[in-house]
Amino acid sequence: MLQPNDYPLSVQFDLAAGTFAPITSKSERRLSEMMQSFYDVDAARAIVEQGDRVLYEVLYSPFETSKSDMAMCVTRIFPGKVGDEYHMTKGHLHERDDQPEIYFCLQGEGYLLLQTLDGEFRAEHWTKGTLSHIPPMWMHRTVNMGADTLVFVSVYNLSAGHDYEVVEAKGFKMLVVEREGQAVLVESEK
Ligand code: M6P
Ligand code: ZN
Repeated sequence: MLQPNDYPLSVQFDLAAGTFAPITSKSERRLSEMMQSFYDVDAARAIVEQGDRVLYEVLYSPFETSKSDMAMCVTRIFPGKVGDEYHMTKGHLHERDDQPEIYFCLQGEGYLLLQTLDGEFRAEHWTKGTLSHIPPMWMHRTVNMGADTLVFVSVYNLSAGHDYEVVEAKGFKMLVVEREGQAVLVESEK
């Protein structure tokens, strides 16, 4: 028998605003929660001491049924830099090794950084309309290198899980920084 959450459900996007409704929950990620992520630790500390900064927000809608656990969210990365490194997500690896994810860029310009545990690295350049498939077992982080908010939709299973520690421990091979007014990928010294 169908349970109450087994019925179809739609949300409505406002593409110009980069939001949707109804939103089940919303969370914010502050720089103080990402002190291991940016290479310029002094720049990060100075911003946090002056009152911290919200780097991105995640608007969330679980499409859970009695037999499935798909979720959808919209991540909005605000423009800006910490030192010369562009605002980005904390980045994670799925805890389950059989879980992919779809990201779809609605607004803005950036990079999706991907890396395996063996050190294979990819940087997917994003503009409005880019859709990327994240295969299982690739760490993933998104960087906003534009002047506007970078907005993307993600679709994944809740049971995938988020492992942040592996990203903090290994880091990504490349950083996205501003050099002479241009966004460039440079090798990380971590
Ligand atoms: C996307 C999805 C979410 C993730 C969010 C922010 O919306 O991948 O699962 O939580 O980005 O990324 P992070 O969890 O790395 O901070
Ligand atoms: Zn993910």
